[in-house]
Amino acid sequence: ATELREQLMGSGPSQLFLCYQPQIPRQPLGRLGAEVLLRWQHPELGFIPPPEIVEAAEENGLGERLGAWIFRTMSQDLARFPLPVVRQLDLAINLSTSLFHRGLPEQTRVWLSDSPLLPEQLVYELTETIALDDLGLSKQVFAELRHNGIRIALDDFGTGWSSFAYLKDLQFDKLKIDKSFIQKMDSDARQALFVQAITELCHRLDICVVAEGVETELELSEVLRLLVDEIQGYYFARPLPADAFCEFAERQL
Ligand code: G
Ligand code: G
Ligand code: MN
Ligand code: NA
Repeated sequence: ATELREQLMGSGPSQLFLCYQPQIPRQPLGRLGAEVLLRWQHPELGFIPPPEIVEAAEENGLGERLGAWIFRTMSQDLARFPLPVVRQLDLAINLSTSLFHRGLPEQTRVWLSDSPLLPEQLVYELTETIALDDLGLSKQVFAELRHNGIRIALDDFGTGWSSFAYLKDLQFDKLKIDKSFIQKMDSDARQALFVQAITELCHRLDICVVAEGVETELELSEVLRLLVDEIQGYYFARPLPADAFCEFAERQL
């Protein structure tokens, strides 16, 4: 926790950095997205899995600091990108539990004020456990964020309860179908039916569908056939350090 605090305060050499994994639009002229993913390369412990970093932050009251660090680091990364690249990007940030509260819309305004990113370029990814803890609160926070132009994605759909009630009660802009679903599609024909049904329902609700964990040509052709809107997975790119991601994005321009 002490080391994490030091890293977040920016004292000492930075072992903490961000990677960006492309989210490719199915439409050739669609906007390029990226999920922002935390990385910690520790000199003795090696690679620390991001859920452990997030948990350590949450348990030690460093959730807000981590959020601020993510926005600050993302802004510094974007400042090195050519402006046309920055303008064509949408960036998705994973929200941890402690960041989702009544003050989030105002907090986000503050974070964005120091960033080249417009609210319309920002997506928050939430898991259902975070979104559904307090439905009334979630509705209010969602409405305010969306009013400000920020989009909200339901992450990891297909892992937890994946109840349709979430889609009914809360207004999401995107739904991310979990990789466990995508990766079983070729061995289990029924999986494709689920992906198809979820995608059709989402489209009727005006929700954009992202397929996560697309690794093979076969998986890609399946999700394209099923009319998924965006594709994220090793087939196109792994999570990339900022400069490598910038080169990737420039090739897409
Ligand atoms: O890329 P990957 O192995 O890194 O991510 C593992 C898990 O860690 C994913 O579930 C992802 O949502 C989570 N994660 C990665 N970066 C962040 C982050 O910045 N904040 C939060 N809350 N979760 C993150
Ligand atoms: O937030 P979420 O749990 O959705 O985090 C995305 C996770 O999925 C990250 O850990 C990321 O590295 C991982 N991931 C992204 N694309 C692929 C893929 O094609 N295959 C596998 N196995 N993991 C992926
Ligand atoms: Mn995610
Ligand atoms: Na996910």
